[in-house]
Amino acid sequence: MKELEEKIIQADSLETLEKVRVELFGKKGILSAQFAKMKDVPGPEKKAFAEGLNKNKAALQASFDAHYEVLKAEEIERLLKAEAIDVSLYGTIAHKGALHPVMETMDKIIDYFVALNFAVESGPMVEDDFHNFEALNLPKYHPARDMQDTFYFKDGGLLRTHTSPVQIRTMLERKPPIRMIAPGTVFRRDYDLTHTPMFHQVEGLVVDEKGRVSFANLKSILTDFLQYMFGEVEVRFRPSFFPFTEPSAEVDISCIFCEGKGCRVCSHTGWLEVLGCGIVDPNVFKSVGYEDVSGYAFGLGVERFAMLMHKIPDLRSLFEGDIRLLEQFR
Ligand code: 2NL
Repeated sequence: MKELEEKIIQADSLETLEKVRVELFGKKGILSAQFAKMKDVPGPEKKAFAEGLNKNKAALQASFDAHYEVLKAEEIERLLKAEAIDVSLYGTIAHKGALHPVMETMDKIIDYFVALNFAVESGPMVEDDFHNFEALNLPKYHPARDMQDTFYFKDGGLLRTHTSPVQIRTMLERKPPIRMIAPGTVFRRDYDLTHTPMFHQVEGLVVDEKGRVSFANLKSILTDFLQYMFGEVEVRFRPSFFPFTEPSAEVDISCIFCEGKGCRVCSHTGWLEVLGCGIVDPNVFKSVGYEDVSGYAFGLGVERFAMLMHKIPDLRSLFEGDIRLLEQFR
């Protein structure tokens, strides 16, 4: 009896204690063996023998239960220590992303025109000569088609140099009236402070029956748009030239850095050029089979808008993939 109790108390882990439990209380255990001896005990002594065994068993069970509690408590204590987390340790820094300033600017531009019922259209970035140039009144050997500006594929395909092919595709698919913008990625062989080979444009196009679309409409919508983007700026239209519009204009806002007084950003002119526009050239309508219509169109570079709105000095920093750039725009 003393020996058996020792076995229990000597167990120094739950595992050993479990082995002792099987050894003592198991079906083939020591106690079972003792109870089996009952059959050899003479009748009159059976009762006392059984009572003795039961008393022993109860006592052993009590020691077992008590020792189990002690070992269990120790085990929990050990696990708590081993699994404790030191919350004062430094973690690895997880950088949070943010919407890219170019996309944020693009969204803001799109919001303006969607509110005025313009449809938002898109098309392929890999284009062909017809949709990117020919249909836009850019004849063969026009300087804008030069190898220096355009990325060509060996099979004659090219990366679109503006989003105008989207307007061409839309006009080929649908009848006027058209009221759309084409936001998207475009490509040109250019790389310096203010040019990257991949950049983004939003172009707009409105076409309706002849006489229903005027330069005055274009001036009014673009003036309102630029004041929505840049606040209380002055807007001026300067005569210019594009192959796909006639007449054409470039649009300036009063410099947002010096309020028109003249500074380095505006080259001391007081003005910043922000977009190009005009009345759609009849040759463009001819190439998509439109007759007796008039329309206006405009185009802008999203990166230039983002640079001006956020005062970003080097355009290339937008595309280096450095997460710290985004963290500045959270
Ligand atoms: C600029 C100038 C412009 C257009 C784009 C256009 C498209 C069609 C027909 C006529 Cl389908 N015009 N687009 C017109 C004028 C200017 O963009 O400086 N963009 C950055």
